[in-house]
This record gives sequence, C-alpha cells and structure tokens, in this order.
Amino acid sequence: MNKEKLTLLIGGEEIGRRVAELAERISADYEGKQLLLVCVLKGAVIFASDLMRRLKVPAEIDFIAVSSYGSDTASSGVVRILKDLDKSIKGKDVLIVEDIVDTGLTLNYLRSSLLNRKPRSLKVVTLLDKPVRRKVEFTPDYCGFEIPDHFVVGYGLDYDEKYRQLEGIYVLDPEL
Ligand code: PRP
Ligand code: 7HP
Repeated sequence: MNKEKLTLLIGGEEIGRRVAELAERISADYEGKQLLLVCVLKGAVIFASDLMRRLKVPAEIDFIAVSSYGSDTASSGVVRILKDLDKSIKGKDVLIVEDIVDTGLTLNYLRSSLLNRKPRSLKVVTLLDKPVRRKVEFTPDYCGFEIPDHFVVGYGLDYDEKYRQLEGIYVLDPEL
C-alpha cells in the first residue's frame, strides 16, 4: 500500500494571521467598491471562505472549476473549464482567489479568459506561490507565502483528493 509522509510547513495559526493581513490590504485597496471573488475550485475554497469573512468591503462570490492536473503531481499544461461562473463579470471588480501558483499555466489562462469578459478590474490573490516552478511568467497581485519547490497539501490543497481538510500546510513525501 502507498503511504505518504507529511511534514508541517506552515501552521494553521500562521495561516490565519496572514489571511487577516491580506484581507486588511485588500479591504483598503478596494475601499468604496463592491468586490466579486472568483474562487477557483476546489483547492481555494477554504482560503476564499476565510478571506471573505475578514473583508471589510462588500463582497460577492462565484466559483469556477478548471482542470490542469490528473491524479499525479505533474502539470499536463492543459487547462479546461469544467464549471463556469454563474453570472457575468462585465463591469465588476473581480479578484481571483487561488490556493497556489505553480507553473502559472492555470492562472495565466484564467486571467486572459476572464479579461475577455470585460471586468472593470481583475486581480489575483493566491495563498501560496512557488516561483521557481514557473513555465510562464505570472505574478499574483497578492500572495500569502512564497514556498520552495515542494509538493504541499492541506488547507484546501490535495494529493489525489486527500488532505484538503488539514488546518496547516504540509510537505508531502511519497513513500512507496
Ligand atoms: C491546483 C491549484 C491551481 C493549479 C496551480 O489545482 O489549485 O489551480 O493547480 O498550478 P499551475 O500554476 O501549475 O497551473 P488542481 O489542478 O490541483 O485542482 P484542485 O484545486 O481541484 O485541487
Ligand atoms: C498544484 C498543487 N496541488 C497541491 N500541492 C501542490 O504543491 C501543487 N502545485 N500545483
């Protein structure tokens, strides 16, 4: 049977503090505006709900699901929309909420795809960023933590749909 070893990288309390800081900054930047959060399923769902509860500006939320990975940990580079947004984003101040930027392929595709729908503004917040893994240039507008090149799970992030419910972020080492 396959077993994985998990090593804590960022604890739940530290994540909570950083999410609160991001929410402060975002609330200040969007003062007087109405935000539309676009949560990228499934990984960002926990981050998006924690972030949303801490925002001080009015915010709506919508969900989009894209697929770029199979059940292994390598990027196929292919991005498909599996579930689209419910409503138009035309004229809205949109903030894409992601759990992680890795190769940058997903957000590079999503950003240009959503820009075609003519939002008033479009920014990206990610909890985690692995800049050394980039295949295309991509810089998030807001980032919680830059992390080294490890496969991580927890706080929404999965390995083969496991570990999303963990409070902290863990490095996963596969042990065959
Ligand atoms: C993860 C993550 C991003 C994407 C980042 O999603 O949530 O959407 O990969 O990788 P990239 O920068 O290399 O494109 P995943 O496909 O694992 O789906 P999930 O959120 O449903 O777990
Ligand atoms: C996608 C992804 N999912 C979980 N953990 C990681 O480290 C990841 N990088 N890209």
